[in-house]
Amino acid sequence: MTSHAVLDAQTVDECIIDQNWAQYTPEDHETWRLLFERQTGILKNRACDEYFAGLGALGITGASVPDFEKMNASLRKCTGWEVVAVPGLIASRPFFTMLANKQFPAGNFIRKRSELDYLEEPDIFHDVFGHVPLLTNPSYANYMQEYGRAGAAAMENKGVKFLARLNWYTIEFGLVRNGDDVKIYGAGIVSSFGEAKYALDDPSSNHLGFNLERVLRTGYYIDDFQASYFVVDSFEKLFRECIATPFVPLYEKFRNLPAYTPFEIQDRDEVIRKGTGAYWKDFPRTKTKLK
Ligand code: HBI
Ligand code: FE
Repeated sequence: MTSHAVLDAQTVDECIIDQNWAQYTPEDHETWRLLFERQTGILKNRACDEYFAGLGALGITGASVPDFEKMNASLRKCTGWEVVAVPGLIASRPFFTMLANKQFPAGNFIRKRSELDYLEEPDIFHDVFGHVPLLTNPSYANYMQEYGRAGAAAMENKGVKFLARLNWYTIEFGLVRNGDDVKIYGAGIVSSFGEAKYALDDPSSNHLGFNLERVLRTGYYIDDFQASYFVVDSFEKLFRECIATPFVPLYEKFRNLPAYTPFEIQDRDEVIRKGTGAYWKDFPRTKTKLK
């Protein structure tokens, strides 16, 4: 599998490329359509209202791979954010800088038809279908920008590991309340056929009330569904808590403490749903180490 990552590039300008929308073949557009139709079908009644509002506001459809130039005209009007094309994963420094500058780095390649269900690296479907619609929501967009700003300080204080956990349990695999319901917002679930069903329908996983310090201490495995998901009350509350928290002292506090695994419920957890654990009873399923 050829990797698209450009982890050596250290400045934003070295990472940004032209999307080159003309490059996409009819096969690429058909892959996008397949993924879009399948995902929107499974996300009905499962993804949060704010997600669908964003999809509509940006005019993202299954007709073709979105053209960033056209999409950005709408996105800028909503929250001042723009999507910029990158070849794939980029180094943490330019990644955080871009988020702090309201620029979302999206891979411009699309997965092969043989990788429809899972691929190592975030492609344009994961990034644009998964992450971008919520950038139309002012509170979520503010949270993403605050996350980017926290990144620069994290790099100076060996805190990237902790921010990666916050990223994992919110931006990638977060759940949010919509009235009395718990709905999906994390891009990793939104863009995954299997996990969009598993996260809510399968009784195995724990649904725990979001708590910033708990999440900073909770490790994760990158190669399987989550054993625990964290539920935020609202994006506004998530943003307020994030902006009010001095992260650096927490890095010092937690650095020498053992990470929680995603399998156990801790005493002070707000348990919204206690999972049965059936999915991972023959643990360890994972082939990677706890992050
Ligand atoms: N690069 N393109 C891209 N997308 C990401 O989500 C991303 C990245 N580089 C680094 C990174 N995420 C993580 O290090 C942070 O989320 C912690
Ligand atoms: Fe992602």
